[in-house]
Amino acid sequence: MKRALITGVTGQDGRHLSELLLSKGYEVYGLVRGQHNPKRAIVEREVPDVKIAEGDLTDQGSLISALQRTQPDEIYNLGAMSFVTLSWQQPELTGNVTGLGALRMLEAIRILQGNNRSQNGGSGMRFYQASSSEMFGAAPAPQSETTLFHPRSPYGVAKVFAHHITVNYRESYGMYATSGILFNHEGPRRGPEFVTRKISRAVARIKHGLQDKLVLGNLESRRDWGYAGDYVDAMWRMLQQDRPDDFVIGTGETHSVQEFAERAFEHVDLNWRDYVTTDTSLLRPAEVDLLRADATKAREQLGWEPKVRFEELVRMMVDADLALERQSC
Ligand code: NAP
Ligand code: F7E
Repeated sequence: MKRALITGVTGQDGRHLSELLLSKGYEVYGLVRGQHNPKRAIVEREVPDVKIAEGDLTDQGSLISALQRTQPDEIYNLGAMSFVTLSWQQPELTGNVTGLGALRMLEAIRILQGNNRSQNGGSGMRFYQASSSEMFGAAPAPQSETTLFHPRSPYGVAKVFAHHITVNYRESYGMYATSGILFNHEGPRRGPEFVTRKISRAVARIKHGLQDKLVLGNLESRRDWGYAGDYVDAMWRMLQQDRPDDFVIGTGETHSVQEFAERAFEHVDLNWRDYVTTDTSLLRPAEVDLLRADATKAREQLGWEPKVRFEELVRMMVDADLALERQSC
């Protein structure tokens, strides 16, 4: 039986990936930080077969101990301070967790395995780094594995460091270290601070009479939004390749924040214009205007394609929030 360790198991992707790996027969360990982490109970409820391993990406020793205890074949580094807006308010913490956290996990693997160039031997631990389309930032669309990075936030900069250090450990030590450059992916498990979930939750609350307006920032920015359930399958496929590599994952479609809001309100027979207002305090110091993936390499080499498209994603999120909010009525 294969063993996997997932950092960020309490997050959106961590829970989707846990379900996927358990369904494939893996023994799954999830790294959880903190003394009384309220998200731990969510993991225990939604994916009870995940075994919890204590640890924090800012604590090198805890990562070494977690690897020693769990002896994983595959490590998925999904842990991060992942909210772009907060990264301007807490840039140092973002660099520490999102950037240096990846380095610490790579170091933990290197220390435990030694410099035995295990990349192709099959016996070493395989490492997946959760890289992000935020690394592209202001780079022209469509963005692929060969597009130059131009990050626009402390979060994007931290992810660029994590990405390059992953490639560097692959090249320096022959480690099996792969980086998945994933474009935005969403779903009912998305945190409420992100715009898609903020919209779907507000639409559901407005429909149930629990809220009367929705305040947003930049309506013009465009994202390549896919479904998280599809994207964790791409992560797993990457670690089944003979050699480590980098892959862009996205749908190839791009839509504005306004379009997302339009579709979400339409789904419950409301007009977005009657409810949405904007507030300049929600604008970012530097924006990423346009993201659209060129995921040709993933399609050709991993056989990966997104199953859920934009319209279905919007409906799925609004329906899930309608059901959730109904319980509060
Ligand atoms: P998420 O829901 O925000 O989850 C982030 C996870 O990181 C949480 O489990 C969080 O744990 C954990 N974490 C935070 N600080 C930590 C620390 N010091 N030590 C250990 N764990 C820590 O993020 P997501 O949407 O699932 O994304 C997963 C990964 O993919 C992240 O690295 C994100 O940056 C990256 N990514 C996401 C997208 C996307 O569109 N979703 C796209 C590209 C890349 P707590 O619950 O304890 O806070
Ligand atoms: O913003 C605009 C905002 O916070 C999307 C993370 O998972 O994906 C995510 O980062 C867009 C931006 O996601 C509001 O200005 C307008 O242009 O949902 P978001 P993000 O910044 O794209 C990448 C790939 C990651 O790696 C990250 O970890 O929406 N926007 N009004 C708003 N955004 C928010 N959050 N709230 C608003 O009210």
